[in-house]
Amino acid sequence: MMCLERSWSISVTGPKLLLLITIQRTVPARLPGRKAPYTVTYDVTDQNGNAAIQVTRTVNVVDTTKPVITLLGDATVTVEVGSGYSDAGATASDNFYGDISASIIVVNPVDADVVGPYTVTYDVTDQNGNAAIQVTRTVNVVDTTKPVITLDEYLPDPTVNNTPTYSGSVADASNIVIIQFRVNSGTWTDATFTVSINPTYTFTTSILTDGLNTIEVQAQDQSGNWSDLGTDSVTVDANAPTGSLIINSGAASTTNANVTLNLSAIDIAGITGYRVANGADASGAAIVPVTTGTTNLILDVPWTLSPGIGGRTVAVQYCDVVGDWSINYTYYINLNKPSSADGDIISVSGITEDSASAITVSGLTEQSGIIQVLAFTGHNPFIPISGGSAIIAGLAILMISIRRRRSKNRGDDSVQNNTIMK
Ligand SMILES: [Ca+2]
Ligand SMILES: [Ca+2]
Ligand SMILES: [Ca+2]
Ligand SMILES: [Ca+2]
Repeated sequence: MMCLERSWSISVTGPKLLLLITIQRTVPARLPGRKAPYTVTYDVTDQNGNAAIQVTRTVNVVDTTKPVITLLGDATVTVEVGSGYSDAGATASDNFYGDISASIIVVNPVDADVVGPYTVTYDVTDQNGNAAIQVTRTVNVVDTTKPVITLDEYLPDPTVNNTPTYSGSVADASNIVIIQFRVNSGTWTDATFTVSINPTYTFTTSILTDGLNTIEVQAQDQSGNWSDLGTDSVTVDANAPTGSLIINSGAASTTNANVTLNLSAIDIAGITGYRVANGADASGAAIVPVTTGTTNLILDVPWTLSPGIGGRTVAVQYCDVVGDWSINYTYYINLNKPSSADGDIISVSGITEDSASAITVSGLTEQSGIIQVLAFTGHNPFIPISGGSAIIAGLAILMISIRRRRSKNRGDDSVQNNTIMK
């Protein structure tokens, strides 16, 4: 119990007596002001019973001293947005009531999820109504962390879609204010999104060229921090391959059904295979794979023409990386009857002219597939030769021509000429 003790002395003077009366009064100071003012009274009576006129003193016990607030921690604090904020508080001391920290009124408007400066105030008043001088703390919620942007990979890759629509998201503790994309390091273009923290976004590219395209995105938060780039590469292939087919380097005919196909095709995204068939349509043939990604295919491959003789058409189609097939490219070649002796059309050991101008063809060997052998004397018609020899009575014979007729078509004839000059 704290008490405030005061002593007062008064002097009383009388004719016969001098009395010094001391009156001590204890004035409680615990609750200054509540019981104040206090009145101290002074009374005295002389020995003859004469009481003095009472004297009084008014004592006002007051408290006019303000409490003092002391800030704990720094007066200015910086915190990263999204990381939370815990105020360090303050203490308060009063001249009479001592530690009145529990009475401090703290106004803390800090939203650690929103960038900005904030002021935290601390106030306290003692029980006698003395308000402390307000103490404040400045809290700066800042964003120094760059956003993290994610670009979802476009699938399928490769694709026939040359205007792909992309989507993605951005992670950041504060508002994202810019999201942009670009194609192949071109101009940055805004994506579609709502300003917010952790937004999603979408965009559709301009028309992409066939081939490999690189898509990049970036985002900026409200504090000006740019993200690193998000990237996706996508191969666009909106066009079928183009190509050609040649047989035996462009030969019009052949006597060998085993030929060489000279394949050629281009595709900006890459050729993955081809298919070949005898006839005008290769669509039913099995695919023959080639090295994936070949953009300029030049390839010679063996092929066997349809059996028999006559005109032959071969078709080829090329396939690209997205499975697009080209049109049929065809080539027409005459397949002539191959001889049994590596291309010798016929064997004739001798052609002689006798004294009567008759021609003897001897040693004629008819070979497999030969339909007809004819001799030409310069006069129509051709004279059939059979049995390996013929005596042709002629006049002025200039030439004998032995034809091997492969088929019923005259165009399929092969000719061996033997000329005799007279
Ligand atoms: Ca006080
Ligand atoms: Ca940020
Ligand atoms: Ca990709
Ligand atoms: Ca293509």
